[in-house]
Amino acid sequence: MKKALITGITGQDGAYLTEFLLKKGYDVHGIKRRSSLFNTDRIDHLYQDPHEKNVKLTLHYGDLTDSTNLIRIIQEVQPDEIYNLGAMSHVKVSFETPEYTANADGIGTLRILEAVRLLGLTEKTRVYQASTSELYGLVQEVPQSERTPFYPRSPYAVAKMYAYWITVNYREAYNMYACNGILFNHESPLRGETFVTRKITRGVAKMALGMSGGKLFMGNLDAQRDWGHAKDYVEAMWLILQQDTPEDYVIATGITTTVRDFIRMAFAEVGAELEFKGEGVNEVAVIKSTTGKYPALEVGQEVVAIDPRYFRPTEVELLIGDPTKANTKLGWKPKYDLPALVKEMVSADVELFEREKILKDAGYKVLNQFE
Ligand code: NDP
Ligand code: GDR
Repeated sequence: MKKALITGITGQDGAYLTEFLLKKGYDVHGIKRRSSLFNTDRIDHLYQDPHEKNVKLTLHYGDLTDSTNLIRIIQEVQPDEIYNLGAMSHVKVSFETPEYTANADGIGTLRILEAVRLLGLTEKTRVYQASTSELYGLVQEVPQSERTPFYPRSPYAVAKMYAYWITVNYREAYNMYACNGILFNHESPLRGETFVTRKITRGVAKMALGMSGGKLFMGNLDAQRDWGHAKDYVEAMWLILQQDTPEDYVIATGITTTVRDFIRMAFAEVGAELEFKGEGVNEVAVIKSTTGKYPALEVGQEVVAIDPRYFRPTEVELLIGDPTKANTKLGWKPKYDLPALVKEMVSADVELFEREKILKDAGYKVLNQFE
């Protein structure tokens, strides 16, 4: 039975990867941060009482900024595979916390690799590094492949660039099985609420149910992203660590879509057709027609406006990945396309807010996580 250690186990990808590895029979260990509130919502359904026999999921307190802690956990677990998914992963927030982001996302990766080396585990332990399409930043060529030059455009991307190269360096210097998965954006109903797709699907659900008289305030609607489903992408992470030789791979769908079109698709799921009017910061979207399924949505209603607060000091305008290497060498192909992803996300959020509405209507106070 193989042992895997996951940093970032409480995040979107950590949750899907844990489920995937448990199904494969792995003994899964995860590092979670101490927080003043419970932060394990995404993996609670997988939790096992540590007092029971044959426990397959074990959580350890830890942090990527604490090397002594990482060394102790890796020594204790002796993992066959480490998936380094832990990171301050929000691009916009990284402009506000650049030093912390460099520490956790950049040096954090070094701490993992160095712990494996110091503990004499270089032959046993394989390391997956969560690299990102943000490395491509300012467009050099499209579609972006393993050979496309990097031009990072945020403190997050610069930190991830260090992590990328230190992973390559440890592979070459110490003959470690250490790989980068250069993953393009991937989403799901478990996506963090402040990333653009989830912000949109939550907003759409709330408006459709009449739980928000407001509208969605958005940033750059022209940005184009290659969006896939997190479920497909965690499978690619695992495949990357099962090969004969350690290599880096782009994981993407090869199709790009604007934020504006994602919004259109999400509203279409609740029967509303949108019309975008105006330009720049004055652009708005109004409802042009509805199927009437959700009476709270009315023709003429303004549902999207721009708030420059959401613009980034430097933006990544266009991402479109070339997954040919992953298709051919790993045999990886995504099962979800964007329409299926949008459908799943919108219906999950409608369900979520329907439950909240029942509580609210019954007089219970519900936490408003929308704003
Ligand atoms: P999330 O933001 O959902 O999860 C990040 C995880 O990292 C959380 O478990 C978080 O813990 C943990 N974490 C944050 N800071 C630290 C720290 N200092 N020490 C230990 N753990 C920490 O991200 P995703 O699941 O979406 O992404 C997983 C990884 O993949 C990240 O590294 C991200 O940068 C990268 N990536 C993501 C892509 C995407 O589209 N989703 C695309 C390409 C790369 P807590 O729950 O306590 O906050
Ligand atoms: P990204 O994801 O920066 O690509 O990083 P995000 O969903 O935050 O933004 C995507 C694009 O949408 C534009 N945008 C907005 N973004 C947010 N969050 N909120 C808004 O209101 C809004 N309006 C427009 C952004 O400007 C951007 O162009 C994600 C993260 O998961 C990273 O960790 C990961 O490495 C990359 O994907 C690949």
